[in-house]
Amino acid sequence: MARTHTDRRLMKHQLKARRLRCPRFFLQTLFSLLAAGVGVAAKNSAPAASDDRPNIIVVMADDMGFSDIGCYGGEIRTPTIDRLAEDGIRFSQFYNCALCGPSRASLMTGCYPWDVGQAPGTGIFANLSQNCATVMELLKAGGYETCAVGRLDMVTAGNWHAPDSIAECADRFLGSASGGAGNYFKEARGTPWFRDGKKYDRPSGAYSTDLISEFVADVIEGSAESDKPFFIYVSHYAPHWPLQANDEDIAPYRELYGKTERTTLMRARLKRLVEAGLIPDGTTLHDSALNAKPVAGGALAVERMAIHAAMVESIDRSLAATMTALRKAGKADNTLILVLSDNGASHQAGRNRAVPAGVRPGSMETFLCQGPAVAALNNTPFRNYKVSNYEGGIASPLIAWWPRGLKARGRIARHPSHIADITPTCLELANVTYPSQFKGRTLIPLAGQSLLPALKNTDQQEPRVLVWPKAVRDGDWKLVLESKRSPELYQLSQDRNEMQNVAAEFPDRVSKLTQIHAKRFSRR
Ligand SMILES: [Ca+2]
Repeated sequence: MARTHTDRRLMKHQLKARRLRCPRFFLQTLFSLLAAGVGVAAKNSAPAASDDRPNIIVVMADDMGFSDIGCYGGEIRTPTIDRLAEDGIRFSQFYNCALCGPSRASLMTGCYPWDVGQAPGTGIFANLSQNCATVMELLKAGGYETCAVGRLDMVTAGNWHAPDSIAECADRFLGSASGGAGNYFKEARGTPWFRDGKKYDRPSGAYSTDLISEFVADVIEGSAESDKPFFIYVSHYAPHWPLQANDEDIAPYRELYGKTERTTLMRARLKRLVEAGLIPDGTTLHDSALNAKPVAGGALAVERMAIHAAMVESIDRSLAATMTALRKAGKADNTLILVLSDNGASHQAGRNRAVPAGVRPGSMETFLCQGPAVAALNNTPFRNYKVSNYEGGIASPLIAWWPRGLKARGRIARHPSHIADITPTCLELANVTYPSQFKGRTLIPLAGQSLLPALKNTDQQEPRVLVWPKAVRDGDWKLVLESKRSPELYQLSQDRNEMQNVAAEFPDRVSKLTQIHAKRFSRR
């Protein structure tokens, strides 16, 4: 991607001319490319001249709730994501790892976070351990052009805080390498941005999400004349606190939320989720969510909801710019887009600050958090929030869109799936074999499974076991270990919202799940 269009045109021309002169040249080139693959081998003759492997764009929101976007029941305007869902697939039981660091570790490596350096109690901004490789490293070695934008956490198993190290796995990148959202309108202390290896001075007042959008569009435009497929990781800051957005984006929501009770909004979200078939009929809301308390400074309750909504809408606007760029570049047909969130909505309010007199809430001078009341709306219908291993912490939307590749579009995929599945999905689509050794590192096996059967509508898969630090799911059954007193057991097809603890009725099942958890979860 660092090469100019003219360079690429010249190289293509030279390659074509030499191929015409010597047909064997191309095979020799192919062999040398494969030999240079640093432990990554394409299964077939993948890097051929007509490389029709799909482009992949992973769009991840930070702290977005399960039902924030329109196609998952939300009243927030997300027309672009909704159109992708109509023409793509929605997953009703997709899970993340409940927290920024662990989810990013799992997304990038295809492994469980505690196996690659993200155990509970370790810093969520730590480097990955040296027993894994990231999807960006593997796809780059497999012939993809790679790009990462926004939060650059864990894009490499090297030091992801160092721009030089990121440059080894990302042909193009823009964003911060220190974790966290910082300030949406200016560089915050300790969160410098980098662009393609160099320090990047953010234009004063420019909104983070818009900077991300412009960069992604630029990268896609630059890919128009490349034969190589691309992988773009769009790692949004929004809607993670601090709650900050442009006032014109907040205004319509201020009006809506000013005249509608939060609990009315929650009931409307649940109704739409059930009608869409994303949540079982009969699901009811928790009293704990209906009665969740606003952050101290309750007068700002409406403003908090409105700013959060504006931030979610900014992600949709960003995706609209991406779609325009894809169509202009003629790349839309063979591009897989995945949209997800790294954890459930955040109740955290420890960093919340009072709004100074005369200052607009949501401006760069304010630092507000969502808090439990707003998070309960965002996570409708689930109980609990970010960090928790109840569904409110770990359930996320996942939308997949890929005109050329998806079968039976517009449907809902119901098989339980996990953020660790994204790396194996990308590798299978890229025809790249997960290696046992990579750049001198010995890799642990993948925990995730490719989602390709679900994308191709052939998901007759075995019951799935999924593990979290305080939960384990085996098929339809989930054991939750959040309580120190005793494990809780839920049958999710009947009780997705974890209302009826049936542990006392099924002691053998509790015992079996406890054993699976003890075997698979470790604080290494
Ligand atoms: Ca997060």
